[in-house]
Amino acid sequence: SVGSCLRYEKPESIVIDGKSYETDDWTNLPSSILKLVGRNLHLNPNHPIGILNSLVKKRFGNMGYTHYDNFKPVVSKFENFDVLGFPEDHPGRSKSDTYYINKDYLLRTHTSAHEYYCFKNCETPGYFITADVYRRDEIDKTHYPGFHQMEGARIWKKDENVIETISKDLENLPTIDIIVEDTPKSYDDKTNPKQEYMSVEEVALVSRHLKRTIEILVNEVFHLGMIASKKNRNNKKIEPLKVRWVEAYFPWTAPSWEIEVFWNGEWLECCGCGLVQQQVLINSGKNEDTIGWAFGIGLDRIAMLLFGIPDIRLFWSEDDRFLKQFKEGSVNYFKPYSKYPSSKKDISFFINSGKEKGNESERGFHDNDLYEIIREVSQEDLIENVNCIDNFVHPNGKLSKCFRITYQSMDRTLTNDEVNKIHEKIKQTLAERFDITLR
Ligand code: FA5
Ligand code: MG
Repeated sequence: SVGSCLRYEKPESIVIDGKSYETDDWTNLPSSILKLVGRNLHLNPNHPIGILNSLVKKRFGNMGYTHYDNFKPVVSKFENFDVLGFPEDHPGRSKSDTYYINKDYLLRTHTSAHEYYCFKNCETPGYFITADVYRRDEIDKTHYPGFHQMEGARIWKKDENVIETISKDLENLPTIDIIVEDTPKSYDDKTNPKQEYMSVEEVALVSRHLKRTIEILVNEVFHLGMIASKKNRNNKKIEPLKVRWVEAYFPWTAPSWEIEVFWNGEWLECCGCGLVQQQVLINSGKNEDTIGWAFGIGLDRIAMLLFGIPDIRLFWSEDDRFLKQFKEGSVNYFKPYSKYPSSKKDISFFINSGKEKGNESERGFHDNDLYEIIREVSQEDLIENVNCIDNFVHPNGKLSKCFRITYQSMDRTLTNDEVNKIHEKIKQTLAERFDITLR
């Protein structure tokens, strides 16, 4: 399995939010990630993520949704994957993608991990959730292992009045000035089928309600972003936002879509959604005659655009020059303070095991394993970027890899000595934990 030659020295137990979890073979949660847990950036009213959260909360405040933003980040494997119908072999379940505390518990990888709880317990027909989520991922300006999502959901009882009820709810949604390009039909038998238990008319209405709700959300947020960006460029003209819908797939919704927003000349994917699978609703204690939608939107990349923030790591900065720039209720452009110099260093090695294997992951080393070591060794976010610049199978059958690491601090100039020490420690840790030979 992936990381089979990993010799990760883990503690006997890990304490999160006052609860102690025994570690086991599945544990892969490093201290560098654990220290992000509990920062609650989305609850800080003067932080870009918190400002974005408040804006949406305010927009939907009088529309009858319950807004949860206090859910703890540790969830069960059942809540994050099983109940949502993730297939056993879905890559999201693997140790190379997800931070496991042990075989049963993990850091949620998405806010959908709370659908089970919310469908079971929420007393209003709809809810919103905002929370920090965690994924083992690459390192660059738009990927960070901790980020934020907002989830929304809405259900109806499928009784004899259902068509009338949803139609009325649809009429009551506020109208907005937005350009929607080529909205696909509400479902497609072949590529994006509806569920058996829904009528054609029901799918059309519920998906219309879902799409309109998301359009209202992104319009609100991006409109403020437009004002901020025009102010930034001394240009007053504001045009309506342009969006489009594309078909998507999620195990727990059908049909499913993603919305893309046209921003600075590019289509930006920002939110997945769909009509909730009947089985998920039933699993969560709902009557089988329940119909509804759910969506999940990533907040960090949107906040980067709206606030003109060039690097996703900045959200986690504790530097006053960052934090002092943002105030409750206001979307304003980030004024960069001097960037500190960067230095690049390479790390090259052979992977010794799995010579006969073609598949990289079967060799017992995954790129994410290196990223993890880097984050662990370099505790203060001193790395801007890691690039795999070379990857080839040597005639001796061993896989050879070379990574280029760009060292740069958000907060100060790094000394040569300090960078060398970190780089050596990364090499040493890599060599200790994996069956590799440094070159
Ligand atoms: C989801 O996480 C689903 N839970 C969304 C959903 C909810 C679908 C309910 C249907 C019903 P996805 O993995 O695509 O989907 O992530 C959603 C958004 O999170 C993305 O569009 C993106 O904006 C953001 N995102 C994903 N990975 C990262 C990352 N590493 N850093 C920052 N943002 C990310
Ligand atoms: Mg996606």
